[in-house]
Amino acid sequence: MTGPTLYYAPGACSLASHIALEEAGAPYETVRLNLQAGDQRGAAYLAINERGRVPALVEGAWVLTENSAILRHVARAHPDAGLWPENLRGQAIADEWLCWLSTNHHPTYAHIRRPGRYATDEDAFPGIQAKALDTYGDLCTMTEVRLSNGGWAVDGRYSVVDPYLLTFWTWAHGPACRFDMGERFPAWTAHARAMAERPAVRTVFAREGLDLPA
Ligand SMILES: N[C@@H](CCC(=O)N[C@@H](CS)C(=O)NCC(=O)O)C(=O)O
Repeated sequence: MTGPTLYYAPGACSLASHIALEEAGAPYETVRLNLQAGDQRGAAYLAINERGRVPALVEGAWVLTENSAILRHVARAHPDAGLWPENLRGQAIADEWLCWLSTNHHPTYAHIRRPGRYATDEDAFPGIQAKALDTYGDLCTMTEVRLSNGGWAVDGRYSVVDPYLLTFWTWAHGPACRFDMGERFPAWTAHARAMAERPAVRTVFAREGLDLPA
C-alpha cells in the first residue's frame, strides 16, 4: 500500500492535515485542487467528497473529511510519531484546541473570504467582512493568551494542534487580514517561527508554494 492520499489546496485549511501527514513520516500522496478554478465543485472531486471542500483523506475506499478528524486520525494512526498527547488531560486539551479553532477561527475567517455564503445582498458584504475581521482579531487575541507561556500548544510537546494553529496564523498574517502579527500576537508569532524551523513544515510549505513565517 502506498499510503493515503490527501486532497488539498495551497494555503487552505488543508495545510494543517498536510503538515501532520508529513510529520507522521509514513508514505502518503497528495492531489492539489485549485479552489479558484472550482476544482472542488467538479464531478471528479464531488465523487470523493460530496461536500466540495478540502481537505479529504482517502485510504482505499475510505474517505475522511474535516481537519480536526483528520488530524486526530493521522496522529493516532502513527503513535510512534508522538503527534497526540499521551495523558488523558493532554488529550482533552488537544481536543479543546481543535474544537476551538475549527468552530471559531475557521467560520469567522470564512465570513471575510466568502461573504456570499452568509448573505445574498452584495451590498451587505463589506459590513459582514469588517465585523468578521474584528471578530477574527478578537479570536486571535484569545489564542495568543493561551499561547503566552510559550512553546508548543499542549503540555510543551509538539502535537497535531500546532500545525492547525500555524494555518490560522498564516491566514491572520495574509492578505485578507494583514494583522501585524509580531506586534499584536508575539507568542503566537514565536510559535509560527518555531514551526518554520521544522523540516516537515518546510517541505509542505515548499510543496504548496507558500512563504514561511519570518
Ligand atoms: N469544516 C471543514 C471546512 C473545510 C473548508 O471549508 N475548506 C475550505 C478551504 S479552507 C474549502 O474547501 N473551500 C472551498 C469552497 O468553499 O468552495 C474542515 O474543518 O475541514
